[in-house]
Amino acid sequence: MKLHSILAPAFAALFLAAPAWAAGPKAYVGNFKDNSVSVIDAAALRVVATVPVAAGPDGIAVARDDTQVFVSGSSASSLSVIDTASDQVAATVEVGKGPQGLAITPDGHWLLVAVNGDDRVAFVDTATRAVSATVPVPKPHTIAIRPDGQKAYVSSQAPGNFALVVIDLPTRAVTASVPVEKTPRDLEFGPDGKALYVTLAGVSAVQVFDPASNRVVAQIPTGVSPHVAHHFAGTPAGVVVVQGPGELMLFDPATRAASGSIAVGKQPHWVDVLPDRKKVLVTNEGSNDVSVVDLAGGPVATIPVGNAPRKVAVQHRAGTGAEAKVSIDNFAFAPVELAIAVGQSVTWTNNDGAPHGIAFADGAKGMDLMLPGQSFKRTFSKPGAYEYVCSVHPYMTARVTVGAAH
Ligand SMILES: [Cu+2]
Repeated sequence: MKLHSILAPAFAALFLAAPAWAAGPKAYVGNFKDNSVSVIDAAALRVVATVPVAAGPDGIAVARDDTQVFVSGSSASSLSVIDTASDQVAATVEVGKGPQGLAITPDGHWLLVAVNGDDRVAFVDTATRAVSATVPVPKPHTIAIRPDGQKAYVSSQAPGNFALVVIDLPTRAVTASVPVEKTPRDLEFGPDGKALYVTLAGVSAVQVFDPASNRVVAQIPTGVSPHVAHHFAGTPAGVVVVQGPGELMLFDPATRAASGSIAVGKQPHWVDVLPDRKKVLVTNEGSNDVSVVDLAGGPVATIPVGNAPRKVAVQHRAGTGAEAKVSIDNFAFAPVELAIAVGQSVTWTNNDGAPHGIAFADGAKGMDLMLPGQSFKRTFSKPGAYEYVCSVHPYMTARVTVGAAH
């Protein structure tokens, strides 16, 4: 028996003892060969529901407000929309043949769908669930949206014409097609939008693109078959899911050097971060489970799911008590999205080495200059979505969503 299977029950017992308000966010895992989604309580570390969805679930995205989850049925022509209150499919949206990767704009308004079989990217309004536009892209596979919401990069897998296709989002026009040598697998932006991490089939290194020049500026060597590389906002290390050795490799986003590796399950596929920014979930397509990995190197827990789990997406909401906390670290707010109830307060603390600030879109008083170690607190008495930015670095965007009291 593997060590992590022994540790899993101990973990579960620890978290089950926590008060009800600490119940964690839910994670949604698409089981490719079961045509289902496993819903995981990320605090209790167990599956709480299994939801039948359109055939071949391959892309998953959680709405910015956490109320719905979009799942692309790559062997079908539709998206299944899961209502997170009931964890049942609330709608099926026809989008065209073989939808694969999904991405949601930072403002939460648009879901971009890589409609692979129809050679286009569809724009779905997340509120009405209607397809309102499409942009031609040959064999689109995965999509990354720059944190400023201005550009989408799409991996395009047309044989002989492998490329990263750039869509200008305000005009919905293709503005560039950047050739790559091998089949592009995935692409993800770092939190400041200045690095795009790209994986290519058959290349044992992550390609670091500079989106300003659309050139490769560095390569990060990995084990065989890196599938996805990510640097999640508010986390010190970047992560690479490496399929061959079954590991999560860590790297330093500044030096672009490997800084460690943590063993996960067989043929790991995808990764998403929990709102605490300390742990990530990795799906293991070959061992039908999900690894819960502590980025600081703590024990790995394992959660059995369905057959061939591929994509995973975690709700943005952290478990919150009367007071929620946001840390400013690595030029990012963490968590970048926080959901609280009416009457709760949020305390921001600058844990970074640089000065930052808080400027609210609703005009409420923020803090122009927050030096390292300083804090700021605001109590939210009305429901709504409260956007804010760093007053020093306006590209640092984040949001507090205040829901009705419960
Ligand atoms: Cu700042």
